Amino acid sequence: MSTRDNGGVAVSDTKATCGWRSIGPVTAHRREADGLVIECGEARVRITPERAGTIRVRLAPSGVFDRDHSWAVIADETEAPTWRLEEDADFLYIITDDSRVHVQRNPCRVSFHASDGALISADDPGKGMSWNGDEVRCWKRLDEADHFFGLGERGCPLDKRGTVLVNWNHDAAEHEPWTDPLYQSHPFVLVLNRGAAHGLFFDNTFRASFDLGKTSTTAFSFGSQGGALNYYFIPGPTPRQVVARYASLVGATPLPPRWSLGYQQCRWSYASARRVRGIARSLREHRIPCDTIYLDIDYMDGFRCFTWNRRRFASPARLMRDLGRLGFRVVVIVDPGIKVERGYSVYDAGVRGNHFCRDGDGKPYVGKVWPGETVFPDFTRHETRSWWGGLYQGFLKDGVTGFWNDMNEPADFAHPDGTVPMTLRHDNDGAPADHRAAHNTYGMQMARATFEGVRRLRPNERPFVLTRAGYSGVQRYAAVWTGDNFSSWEHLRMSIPMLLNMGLSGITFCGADIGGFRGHPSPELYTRWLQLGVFYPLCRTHTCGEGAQDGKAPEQDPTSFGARFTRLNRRAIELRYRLMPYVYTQMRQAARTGLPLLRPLLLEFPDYPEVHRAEHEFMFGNQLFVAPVVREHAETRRVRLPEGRWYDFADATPRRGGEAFDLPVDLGTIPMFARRGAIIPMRDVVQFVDERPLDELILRIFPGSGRGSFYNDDGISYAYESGEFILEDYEVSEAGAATCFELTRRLGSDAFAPKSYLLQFHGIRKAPRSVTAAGAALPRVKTRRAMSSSRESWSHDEEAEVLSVRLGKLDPGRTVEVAFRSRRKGTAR
Ligand code: MIG
Repeated sequence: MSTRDNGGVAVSDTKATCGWRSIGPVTAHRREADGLVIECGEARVRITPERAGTIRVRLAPSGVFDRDHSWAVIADETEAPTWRLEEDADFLYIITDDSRVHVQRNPCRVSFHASDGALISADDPGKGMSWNGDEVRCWKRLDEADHFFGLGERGCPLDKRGTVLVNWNHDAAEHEPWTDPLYQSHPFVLVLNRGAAHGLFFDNTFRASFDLGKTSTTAFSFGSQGGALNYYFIPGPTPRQVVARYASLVGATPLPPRWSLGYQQCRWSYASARRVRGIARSLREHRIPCDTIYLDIDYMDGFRCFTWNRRRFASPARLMRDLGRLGFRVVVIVDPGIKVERGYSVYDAGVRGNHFCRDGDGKPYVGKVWPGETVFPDFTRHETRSWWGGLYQGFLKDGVTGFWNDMNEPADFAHPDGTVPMTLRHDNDGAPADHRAAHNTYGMQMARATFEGVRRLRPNERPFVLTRAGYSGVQRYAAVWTGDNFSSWEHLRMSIPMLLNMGLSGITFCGADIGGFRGHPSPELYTRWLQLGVFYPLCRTHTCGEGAQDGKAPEQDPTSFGARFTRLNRRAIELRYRLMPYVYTQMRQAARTGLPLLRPLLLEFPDYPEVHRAEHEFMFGNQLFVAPVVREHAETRRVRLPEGRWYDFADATPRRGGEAFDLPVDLGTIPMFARRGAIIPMRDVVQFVDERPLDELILRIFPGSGRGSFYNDDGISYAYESGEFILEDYEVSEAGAATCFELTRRLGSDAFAPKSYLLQFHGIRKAPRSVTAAGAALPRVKTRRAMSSSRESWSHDEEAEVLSVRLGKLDPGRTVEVAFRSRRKGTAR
């Protein structure tokens, strides 16, 4: 099989063979409380304008709708939109405030339109909604300008047009760039057509597939091997609206604890307390900022979950305390497979509580994972989730701060296809079903059990959970990493479109293993990967050292490639820490709006199609463009910025968007550009995020007019939900021979406001005539170093072309005005 094949795709994933029935003519219709019910012979279709900007379509071939239950969709507090029904001889029309649904009567075909009637998406005239036994499928018209994004965790390329993608969570241990499926299932697609976007979310947990113009040039389709044809249409038209609506449907990534946004160091395994202390000490000695160290499966006693190997970890609590003093948090791995062994408390309690999945014959199913014979908790059962959540108490007592859920597809070594038998029974939230229905949600429900359990046990702290498997909505409970990648340039590149599409699919908090999991990177590859990885929302090095004997395998951390590379690696990680106020602010916005931190260009520039398929460039938040170096021995990096004016982040060199240019690079270069008028909140370097409070906020300000924001809170608790935070909005404007900077809004509590500000106006060639704050002139001092933090003043660095202004308190209305001698005012244009 060539690596370009869709390894996991079965014939029935795509082909409509004999036995398929397409829905026929409308025979009756009636308005019900929640929508329009349409009869087509025996079959029923229900179309519901459920919430603003979202229309739901359900099909019941037999006429009886399934239980209305979703693992993905969250409750909506807003009122259901009002709508009216119109009809004529050929069509029924559902008309809402922001869109229209047209239902053709013969045969029944559904199309979605903008309020002005313009067509957005239509059923394929030939097939439309169809079924074949348990299988269901919906064919939609394919336009030659349609491009497809989203669909969660996938290999190359960014635009999925021309592929068939399968949803079936899979332990894809040896995956390559075209392997599909991988570990997660997100049946959400964003369709982009000449800058206009709409979304389709097929909420079905069975093995499903999207055929995005591979087997037909006139139709694309989605369908599954069981469950209901049940999907949501999201009209857009901007990609941001689609992403935001989808996130409000399935839930956004909540604000994580700040420490989890720092650098994380992992390995399979740091397999003894001595090894863990060793890596911790080494990172601090080399002054590599780091917040988190992970313990992989070898910390356990014989791979028994929730135990410690006391030979290698004599006193976990003492280890956690000592690491805590150095500013480290510890995350431990927990797998779902429980060792079958009487006397092992987790096994015994699980048997007593009826927590393990049974096979079709009614006996607990025994598979094989790390501990040998294992049973699998039924995470689709409420009681089992709450039992499992409670098991984390011991870890919390020991001082462990976060949890890593692996192998939760679930992986089972006992079967050639890598997972448990389809005959396995699941509670399925009170509607018992076999594994075909539960497979894709198993991992998500494990992450949920973990998140909810830890939250219950430690109600004042935001849990940190990392999961490998998931289904739509998993982001409500856990961050996601992309599994067992490989140490190659190709895998480095692959991680970018993969994470960008995950971001569109609601998974804001995601990352790939920096340096590659399998194999060993060259020093250059590791450094380049780290220079990219500091922009992964989840910034973690991980590698496979072959278990407990990993003494033999080379180290993979920022200090393990020699002094020269350690220096480069330190600089990359320091950039992440300097940007932490920006990162945290963007994560807060992501939690509110669903717009991810790591963004494909199409999200910000829908009207600039030249960059829609850019795979190796991205936006970091809404202000920064990054074009990481992704090729070995690169001496230049070709960059094409989106339209508009841009400034090199390092030295404010102006760049015109729309034109490609070759940027000279050396091993330390991280090509990064700021938008015109960008205001980036930053701070001094710390060795871990909360080493020192953020007393002085640095605002890096680029030429032009624009805005920025800064969010801050205690970084760990839920107090921000009751006002314990600060949110500041800033504005910079260029007018005539002056540049004005203003804090336009402050919300929340002063306790989290900076004590002072350092405004750094970049690209200022000549010293200004004056700098005033609320009309009062500030004194000029010679150099930035001479500026004291207690006195307001300014200085100009001619070589760096930076004007620094230090201010005490900023208040709304206290405008800072920088006046130049002439209109040209010496700014870089
Ligand atoms: O069968 O726990 O993807 O990150 O280090 C391998 C050992 C099991 C797979 C995970 C990887 C982890 C490893 N795990």
